[in-house]
Amino acid sequence: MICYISLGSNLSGKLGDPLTQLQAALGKISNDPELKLIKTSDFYQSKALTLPDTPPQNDYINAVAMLETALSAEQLLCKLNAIEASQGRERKQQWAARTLDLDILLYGELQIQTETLVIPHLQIKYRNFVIHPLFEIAGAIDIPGLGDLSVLSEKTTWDGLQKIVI
Ligand code: ROI
Repeated sequence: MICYISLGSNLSGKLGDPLTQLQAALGKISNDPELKLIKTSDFYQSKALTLPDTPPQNDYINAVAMLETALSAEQLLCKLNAIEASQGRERKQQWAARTLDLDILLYGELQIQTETLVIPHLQIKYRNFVIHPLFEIAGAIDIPGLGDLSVLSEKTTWDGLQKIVI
């Protein structure tokens, strides 16, 4: 199955700064015999999206990757959670700063809703730091329930978002 995942970090961890965290996670993905890393987007710096009346957070580094895997969505989630854990991710609050966040955005064209997984990821349409990197590597795909990604991308601002040059 072709899948898209998002990567995000706004805290330094034992491996280094947010960019290093994302690069390390991509390294683990590309070395995993059960995952084939097909494409990665550029890295983007983005202002933290936070809940109202919560303290400001550091900017995030975000990216999106395209994978191919024979794993189920649940198995893929387990693997991504293990990579997060290996890089010191602590799950405190849902909207807290984090060393590494890996989410499944799309799993083929399937729509999945279980207790642990909602695919396509519900927040895609509200998050320019997901839409623009996803459009960069996926182009005009149809997102089940959300429609044509190129339309979504045209409607979405770049506020607080910029590609970073490495
Ligand atoms: N804000 C940005 N800019 N990027 C993220 O990856 C991100 N992840 C989160 C919350 C806290 C919602 N804010 C974010 O989980």
